[in-house]
Amino acid sequence: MSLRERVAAELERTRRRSEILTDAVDDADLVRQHSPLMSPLVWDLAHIGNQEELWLVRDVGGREPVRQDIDHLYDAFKHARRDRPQLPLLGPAEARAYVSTVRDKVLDVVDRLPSDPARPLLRDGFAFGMIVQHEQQHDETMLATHQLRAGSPVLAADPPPSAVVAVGGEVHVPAGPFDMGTSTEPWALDNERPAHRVDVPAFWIDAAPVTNAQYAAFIDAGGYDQPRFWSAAGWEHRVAAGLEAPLHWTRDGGDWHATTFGRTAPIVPDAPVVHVCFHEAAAYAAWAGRRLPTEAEWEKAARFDPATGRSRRYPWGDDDPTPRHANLGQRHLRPASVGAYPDGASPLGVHQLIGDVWEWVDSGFLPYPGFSAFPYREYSEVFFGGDYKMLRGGSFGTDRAACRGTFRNWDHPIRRQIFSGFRTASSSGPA
Ligand code: AVJ
Ligand code: FE
Repeated sequence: MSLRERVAAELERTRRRSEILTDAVDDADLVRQHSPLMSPLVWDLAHIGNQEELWLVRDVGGREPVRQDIDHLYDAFKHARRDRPQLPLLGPAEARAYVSTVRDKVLDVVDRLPSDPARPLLRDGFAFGMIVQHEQQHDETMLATHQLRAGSPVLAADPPPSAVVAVGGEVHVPAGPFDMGTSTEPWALDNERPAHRVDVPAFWIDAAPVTNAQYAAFIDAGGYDQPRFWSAAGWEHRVAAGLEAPLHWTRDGGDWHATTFGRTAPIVPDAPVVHVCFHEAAAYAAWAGRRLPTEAEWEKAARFDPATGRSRRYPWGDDDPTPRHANLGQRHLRPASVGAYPDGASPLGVHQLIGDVWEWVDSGFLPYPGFSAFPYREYSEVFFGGDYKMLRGGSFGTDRAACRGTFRNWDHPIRRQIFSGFRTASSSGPA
């Protein structure tokens, strides 16, 4: 496939996903705010179109603006999510017409696939890859909005695959340097660059994410009642927000249930826990006598190949993800049981690093040495040093275009409407 064909196919595949998420609900539901943490779905839709217009129609294509008058409405820095429903937004029909007008112009730009060696934005189709990833990121955000939505279920998907191997315990990662980040991945975003060597002391990491059953044992042991497992900020939030269990969990007699896209069912004991905030993840780890991995530890566990000393694109190698490797792309609407993806394991035997749940790691959002903002400061740079913790690996809601061994995500440590879980680590190994 030529680059031009690939770009067109990725744009098309991505738009189908946006359509599923926005056509699944009626117009009243599209304009409604389902949570103050989230935008109305119709805002995400037009924002997707507006970013595409800014970068691909105007900048790359050099064409006349389609709707310059609405830029300010869809600038994420001008209006907080909670205020967006009050804005004079495009309605559902207008938003759909807008994104399709923009897309027609973009496909015309793709046909001429501009390439100018003097413009890094055009190298390997980067600008197009960036906009594909942007739309996919908002598709995951829209999926999180669906999860917060009340009412009868509107999304359906096949259940994830079952466990086919037993996975448990922890894996030893030997001390030594590895290459973190990338300078060669064509569509990697600015914060993943450049590749740089990081020396990581030996550590142990869970072979799989922490499961619902493991997390329920922490709850049953009184983990939410004992400040000694929580950081000061974590305990303060635990009390103020009244946290007692992951978001969307309810107790029915002695048994935990979780509500997933409008359907309530018993928790799956051997599937990764999802919808916990950083503070809950850190408290679980402290209760278990462990800690969360750092971002460098997570990436070394995911990418380092001890046989060659090089860092892979993904745990399983350099090939793009397929359904055999990882639970990505909204094919299944929940995490798969631990042991469901033996073909996705890393050389050291760490499983399900990619897909299933975003994994909280104990690192703030900082630039790599040699970072330079590209192509705009508001993607990463303005967030550096803020009150954020990193998340790695992607979830069942993340598309393969927006997920790599090097991909970096971040959020506030109190957030848990995202598809977030974790695994633990330690410096001393099994007790
Ligand atoms: C990288 C997921 C934190 O959704 O806020 C979307 C991605 N940036 N539009 C976010 C993003 C601009 C970003 N995260
Ligand atoms: Fe955005």
